[in-house]
Amino acid sequence: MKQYEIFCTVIDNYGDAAVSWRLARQLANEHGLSVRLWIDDLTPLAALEPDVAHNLSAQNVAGVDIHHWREPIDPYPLGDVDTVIAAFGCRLPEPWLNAMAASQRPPRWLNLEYLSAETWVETCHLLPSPHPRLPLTQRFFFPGFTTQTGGLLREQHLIQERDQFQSDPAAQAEFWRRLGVNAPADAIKISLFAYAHAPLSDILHAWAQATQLVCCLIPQSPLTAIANTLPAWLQQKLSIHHLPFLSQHDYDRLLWACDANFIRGEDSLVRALWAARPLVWHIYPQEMDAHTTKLNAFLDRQLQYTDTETVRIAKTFAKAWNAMTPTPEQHIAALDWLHHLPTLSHVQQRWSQMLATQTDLASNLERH
Ligand code: TRH
Repeated sequence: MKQYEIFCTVIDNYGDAAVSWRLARQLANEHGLSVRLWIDDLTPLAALEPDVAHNLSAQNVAGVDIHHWREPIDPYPLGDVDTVIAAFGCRLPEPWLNAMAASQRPPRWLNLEYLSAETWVETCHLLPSPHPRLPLTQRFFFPGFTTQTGGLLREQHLIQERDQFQSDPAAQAEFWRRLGVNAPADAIKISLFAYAHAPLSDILHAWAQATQLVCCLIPQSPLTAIANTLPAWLQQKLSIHHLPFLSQHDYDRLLWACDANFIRGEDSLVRALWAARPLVWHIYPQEMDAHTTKLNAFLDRQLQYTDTETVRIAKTFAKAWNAMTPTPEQHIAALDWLHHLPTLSHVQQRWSQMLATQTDLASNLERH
């Protein structure tokens, strides 16, 4: 059995742990690999996967050997290691690098990069980068939206499970019951997950003026505290439901059950894509405004086969949600977007369908 080692340092939030864990699980369960995940903070992983204990130095969950990565790391015999993956450019432990360099057959070394829809990703995918000192070469592995990139994480049976869930009202009713949500039947259900600078209050005030009833589902996040400060009349008018931080398994079902999803970062963006419902992305802010270019590249891809008016509405609202436009415009954008949901739903369905025909990231990674 081939041995894979995945190294992950948690910078902040959930994204680093979420992507590394998803990839590890998929490689172990769908590709028959022996996978060790080295992660320096188990707390976010335990929140995403309740079977993970946050205080164990080693444990096996869902077929993955999870190790709490604390330096100095025990040296492992590298003889059987086929591939070493450094998630998001994390620095591998020095003894590992030395052992890899000394090995008769050094393992393949991949640097799993952040997701971006920008076109340069295609030219950089799989580019080699020699180590400055050791006789080792790492390759950049870029996730992405086209077949010239490493693709997107997607479990083998995900689409089938989603279709089953979305066409099964009883399963959805049971899910809502389990979460303690009793949403009015005619309400538009919107899940909201974003960073603290999202203009939540402004957008909710706008939706309160809509003719349709909006029901907001807010899993534990910085939005929770903001929503708690909203006036009581608004909370009732909109039917706001606070949820705990869900397991990844349940979070997928939340996205599948809602009519639209607001997501952030990387991994929840991909999960919302697979939900095939309209999505609004709150991008992780970067220095020098690099995230604006990244957001625009994503919007261009998301809306590439769409009519001009829908493009205008979707882009304007995405920028409003990312706090890139003044408040009065945000109000109009929020209402326009809400009224345009049926069209946006078709747009997202078509794109998700198209993306699901491409090879998934774990399979691409195994193949190269
Ligand atoms: O948590 P994030 O903001 O992570 C970010 C991004 O990955 C960003 O690119 C990176 O640079 C930064 O971390 C360090 O957003 P992301 O990537 O969507 O990860 C959230 C994960 O949490 C995702 O797997 C979905 C999951 N989730 C749940 O399982 N339950 C929940 O209730 C919620 C709200 C999310």
